[in-house]
Amino acid sequence: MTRRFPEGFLWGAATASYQIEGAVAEDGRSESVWDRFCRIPGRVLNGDTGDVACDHYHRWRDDIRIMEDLGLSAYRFSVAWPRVVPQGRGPVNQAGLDFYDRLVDGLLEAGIEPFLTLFHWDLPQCLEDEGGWRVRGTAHAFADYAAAVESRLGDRVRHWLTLNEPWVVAHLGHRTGQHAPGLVGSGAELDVVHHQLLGHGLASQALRAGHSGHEVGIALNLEPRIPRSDHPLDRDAAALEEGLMNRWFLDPLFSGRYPDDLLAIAGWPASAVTEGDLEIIGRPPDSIGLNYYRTEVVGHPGLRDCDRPPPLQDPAAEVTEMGWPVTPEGLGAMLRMLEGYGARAVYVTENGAAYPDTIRGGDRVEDEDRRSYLERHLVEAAKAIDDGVPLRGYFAWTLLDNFEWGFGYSRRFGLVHVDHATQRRTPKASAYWYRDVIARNAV
Ligand code: IFM
Repeated sequence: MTRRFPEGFLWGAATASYQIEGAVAEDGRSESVWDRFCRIPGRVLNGDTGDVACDHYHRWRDDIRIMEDLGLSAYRFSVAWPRVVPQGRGPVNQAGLDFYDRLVDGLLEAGIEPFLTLFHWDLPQCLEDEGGWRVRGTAHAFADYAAAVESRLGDRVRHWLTLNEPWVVAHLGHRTGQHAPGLVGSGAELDVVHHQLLGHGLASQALRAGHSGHEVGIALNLEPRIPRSDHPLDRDAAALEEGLMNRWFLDPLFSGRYPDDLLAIAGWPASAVTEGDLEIIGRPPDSIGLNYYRTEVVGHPGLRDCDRPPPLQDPAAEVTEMGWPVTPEGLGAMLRMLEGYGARAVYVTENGAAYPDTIRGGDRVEDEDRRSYLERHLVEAAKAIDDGVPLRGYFAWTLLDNFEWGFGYSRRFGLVHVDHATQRRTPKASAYWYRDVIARNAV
């Protein structure tokens, strides 16, 4: 069955600065937390770094040409804070902004709408040295940085996303240590979330004070959590995890309060919140970016399998190379949840999968599993639109095979294959399929 998307629906691909740009020491860029993290032995697979990545800093014109060939109508990228404000706060480095200025002009000339994310994890290391997102000062520095970017690009960029996936920075960066800054069990996760959300609120104010007509949003990774069985302990465990992942962000953003039931369980002191913070955070965003990859099954850790009723779902039924379950219906569930919060405009700002692609020689890269993954998720997106979700666009993650954080270059999410030794770009079969979807505005 063919499902058509509404007229004007935006079709895009997303990327992030540290994952593709390279050129980490050019034109005044300072060290980011990821530059530092990559140099700690054992933290990133194979000792990979973002030093060169996809060399997009130098090859951006070619990359725009690829986007044009695919027929993209939108492109989501992030700005590297250490390029623009190398000392984290204070003087603005116009040479760093020049790069994004040229990129934005190039996109607009190609008829591609820029979606700009201000923070996709590459915090200036000098701010981390002062406490990073564990301290309030970083939220204020972020707002100043946002204002600097807006004052240079706000005449041409209309779509702004403040933060990308603040849950990841808090949880993987400050609890499990799998991401920069690599802190294990710091106990600071909820402070880190709060300061990022405060940064979002302050930066939103700064953006709205600039040129008129901006759509200001935030990109969240939201995921359903399914209980492993019908046992009440499994149900409670899943509800708690889902709450901490989804409601902990959406409640303050849409209604200016953290969820009372979760506050009690999390044991987070209300004193971490200064008067007025929640009003700043709780002015509802103009748009919400949903980064969706998977639904997880959660069981209560104290419950033995033999004490549980039969599983509700087989968690290992189909997984990507990341080991993530393929669960398209979860995308529909999260889109409907956002509608329930009263979101005015929603974008799927990331959705995609890593698979070991087959190179058939010449210019053929076969990735039927990725094509099928994308197709099944797009069907769910279309159904959600039919149900009234104000979904305005979809961004595949990602344009180019790139630096996949702790996995280095070993995981390929791209629509376009990148030979990391030569930087040769080759669109995969899924890219040609996506081009057809875009051309037909239907899946
Ligand atoms: O590569 C990341 C991206 O930076 C943020 N969202 C998830 C992607 C896949 O892991």
